[in-house]
Amino acid sequence: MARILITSALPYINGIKHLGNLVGSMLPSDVYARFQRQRGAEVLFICATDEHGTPAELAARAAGQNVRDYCREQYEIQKSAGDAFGLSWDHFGRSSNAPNHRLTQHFAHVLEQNGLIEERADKQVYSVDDQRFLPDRYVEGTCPHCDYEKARGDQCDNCGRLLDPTDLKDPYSSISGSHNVELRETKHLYLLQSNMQDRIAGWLETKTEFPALTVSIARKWLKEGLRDRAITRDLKWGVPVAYQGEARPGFENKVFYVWFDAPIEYIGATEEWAIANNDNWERWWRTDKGADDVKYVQVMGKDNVAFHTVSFPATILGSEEPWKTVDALKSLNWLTWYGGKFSTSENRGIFMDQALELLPPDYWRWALMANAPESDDASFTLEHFASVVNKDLADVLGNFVNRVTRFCNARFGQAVPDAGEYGAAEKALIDELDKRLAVYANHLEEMEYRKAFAELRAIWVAGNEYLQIAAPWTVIKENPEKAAAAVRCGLNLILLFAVLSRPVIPFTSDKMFAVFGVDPKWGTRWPESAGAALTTLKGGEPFTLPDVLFAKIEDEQVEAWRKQFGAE
Ligand code: B3M
Ligand code: ZN
Repeated sequence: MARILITSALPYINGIKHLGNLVGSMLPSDVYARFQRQRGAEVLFICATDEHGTPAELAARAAGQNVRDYCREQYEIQKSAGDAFGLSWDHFGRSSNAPNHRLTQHFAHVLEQNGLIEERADKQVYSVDDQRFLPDRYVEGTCPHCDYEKARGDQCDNCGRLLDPTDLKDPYSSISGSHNVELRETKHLYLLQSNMQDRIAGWLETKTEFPALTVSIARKWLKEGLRDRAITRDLKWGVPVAYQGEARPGFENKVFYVWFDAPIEYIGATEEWAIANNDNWERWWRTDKGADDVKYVQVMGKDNVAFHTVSFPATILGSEEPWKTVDALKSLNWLTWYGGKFSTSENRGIFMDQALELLPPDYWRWALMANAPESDDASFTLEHFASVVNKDLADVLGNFVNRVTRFCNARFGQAVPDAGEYGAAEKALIDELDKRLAVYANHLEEMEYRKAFAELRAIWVAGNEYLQIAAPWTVIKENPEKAAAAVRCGLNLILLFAVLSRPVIPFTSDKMFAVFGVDPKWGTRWPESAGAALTTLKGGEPFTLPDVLFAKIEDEQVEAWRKQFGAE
């Protein structure tokens, strides 16, 4: 049995995530996890909140809460939103939990023992008025590359470049707004990535399953030459710089940098899972403890790729311990809100909790995944969303289920008709479906979601077309047996669609299964062949009439939402 470890990029703790974050990592990793479970693999799907660093501290400050309470509350909010969206994590952990602390300190310790960490004094931005250093997002200013005036110390949101706080022109404190800042000397630990250039380049060569977007980002970084990287910060909230319970001298008031500890939480969260389930985490992560046959898949937005193809591998490889490294890395582009940015503060865009107040999760799951930002950034608009829901879900899938069940009920009653054999039309359908099934599964395996769901839509359409050709409502007059066979085929198609659609629209899949009884004895296992799938339901099997699966979204509704969510 295949064993597959899947990690989704860890959402920052600083508030509920928007639809772009959802489709950028959490949803595509969920679809893949669900697909692989249905294929019979042993799957471990891990996610967690990323709770350290300046994003957490600043958000807590803005909420007027201490950071520990803030994180505890936000963790619960993000976890329930994820659960409500059907994100089927085996464990949703917290990077502030004990396993991550222990592991982060462990990695730093062995890296230091291996000569890959060096203590260096250098100059950092210090706020005289706030009486503190201003790491990362605590400092804002003008981007040296594009002149954007609200660039943050770690990154410019306008041009996307990663920055160092000292790069900013006209820096000021994001706490007090004070421009009274200066450079002061402070000590930090540096990970000597420059010594690891060849090792990481060599490692990357072995990663033949990485897609083009991932490889090009990683190569760009290697080409520029790896720079040594500060892995500590002058902050209070985070993993203390201590080895085996002892603070590292001179580092009593410092913590590890959030991007050092966050990827380690993939392992930490697995340990949390193991503790909660009385299982063993090492069989997923240590190649000397059985993890050598694990396939490890990571899913993330494109701005996270460098951290996963260079920085995290530097931590892992530098340890010289037998850790499992990533095999397949799926990266996504941005989803934009009408071509611009989602923004909480400016009330632009829809956030996970709001989305579910408007419509059930599957509407979003389908529209987002079928139009995932894969080859390029993609723009989310309510108009497009409504048209995708109306066409694909209501007209194609929902209508099919409705037509077949209602026609059967009217002419044969609420049981699968027994009479008649499959003929030429059914054979042609089975041939077509067998081809499409292979293509669909292959795209899912490759995590090519747009292609996969175009194929799934084509499978639903093939069902509708078959029904047009078989036309049981006409045929029934001269040949009731033939009509009965067509209806039986149609009902079997509902069951097949329930199985195939399950990775992306699990709640609707449940409803489709429920048509034939709540606890379907045929299970949700991926079908071997269309022919076998379409003879699952035999004559006499009872069913119940489902409610309409998807309601159409009207133009007036779109108009109202446009106003509510700042569309333009
Ligand atoms: N917390 C998420 C982000 O950049 C960042 C990912 C961490 S993955 C280890 O949106
Ligand atoms: Zn910029």
